[in-house]
Amino acid sequence: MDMHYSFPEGFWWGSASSAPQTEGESLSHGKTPTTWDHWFRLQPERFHHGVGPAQTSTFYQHWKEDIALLKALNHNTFRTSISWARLIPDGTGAVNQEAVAFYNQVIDELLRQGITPFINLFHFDMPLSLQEQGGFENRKVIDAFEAYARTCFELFGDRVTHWFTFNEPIVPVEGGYLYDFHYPNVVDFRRAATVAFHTMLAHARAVKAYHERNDGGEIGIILNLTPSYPRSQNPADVKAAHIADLMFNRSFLDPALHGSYPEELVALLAQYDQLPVCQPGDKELLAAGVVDLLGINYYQPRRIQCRDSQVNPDSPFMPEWFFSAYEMPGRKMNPYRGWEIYEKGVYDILTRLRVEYGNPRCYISENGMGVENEQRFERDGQIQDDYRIEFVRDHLKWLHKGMSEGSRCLGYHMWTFIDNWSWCNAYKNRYGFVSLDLESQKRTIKKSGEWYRQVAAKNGFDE
Ligand code: BGP
Repeated sequence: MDMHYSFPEGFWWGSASSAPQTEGESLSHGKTPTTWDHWFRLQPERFHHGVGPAQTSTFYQHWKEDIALLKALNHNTFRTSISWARLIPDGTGAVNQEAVAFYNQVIDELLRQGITPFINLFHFDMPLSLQEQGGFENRKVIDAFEAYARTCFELFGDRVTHWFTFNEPIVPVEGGYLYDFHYPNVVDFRRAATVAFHTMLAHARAVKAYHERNDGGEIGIILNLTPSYPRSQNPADVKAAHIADLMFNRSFLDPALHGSYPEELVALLAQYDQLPVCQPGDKELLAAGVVDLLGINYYQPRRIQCRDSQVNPDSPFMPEWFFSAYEMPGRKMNPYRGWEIYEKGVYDILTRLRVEYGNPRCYISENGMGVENEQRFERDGQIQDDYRIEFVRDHLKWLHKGMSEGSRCLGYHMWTFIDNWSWCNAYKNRYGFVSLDLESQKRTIKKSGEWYRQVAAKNGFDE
């Protein structure tokens, strides 16, 4: 049967990107190193084909052309981030006027093209000067972040009405302090918990500062939510999935939407002596961090089973003390990234938010599929990425169902609009609606980009 999926008037069609993954010029035009520039200097072999953060998709030069491409894709909204180390090279203090001019141009051009800019303040890119003082382990960095946020609101808040404090704040915690895929490559749960807690305090300071200004816009956070599915209904599996959910979703979702941590999570960490140090006033501050808008990045579910071995009590305390990963037979995979594709996850997230979190205003802020060696799909100069069309369409169908049941989902942003630099994977997997020739920097719209252009124009699709 033919089905028509239509979306409400004003639905946000767009895509997301970030400063560190697109701008390039990472050590020039006044920008100082972030943890990425530093880590690349120390260990270039950790980056796919030795491609580092200086070689990203040259947005610093090609912003105008890239915004024209966003327009060609019929975007009405677009998210990117400001680079803290570019705007305030020492992390605190003096503002780099060239950066101000750059971001002003980008914002003004987006607006001129009828594209609402969504601006995020932090996308994994800690200025090295602040990391050297302990990064988010040091409470002083909370003050620095607040000052940086205030500077951004002051400079750009007359035109930017959609702000986000952090993108996937759990990722630098896991990557940098538990699983060794971000600098500073530490394995220490208590330090991880401290970074997580201080990040949310910094978030709350920025939310509070923004609300006090009464600029008429809104501020949110972007979380990567991974629905946690137990292998079976056996109580041990259910409990394991429940703890994984507490650690990986509710650890940020509850403070962002309720302004407090789940008691169960606090009790669990207290039991193992892993709680960060709290100061008077923290509780009230956290409560002030409730967001106006939640961005949801959804890539993959988290499938969980109970552990079937005892924990080595001498091993470092880890989330995996309580559960193991489960590989569901028959699961659909994106083999290049090693992530399961489970479209219904988007619906499960929206439903949970509606039922358990009071149905907050939200949108899908990232969803996408990274594919290796995409050139093999090129015909007549264009990449025929039918798999990406299918991926987006199938997620949109579940999103649509969530909305039809009452979820307040306001839009869908793809990761990402142009192939960009994916951290340690560099250019291994391509995610864009637009392909990037790394040699010539030539940009070409893929078949999926043509498709998305139509969907946005029609505000829906038929099937
Ligand atoms: C998200 C990040 C993005 C982006 C994306 C794809 O976690 O917010 O920055 O990179 O994932 O993942 P990856 O680049 O690791 O393949």
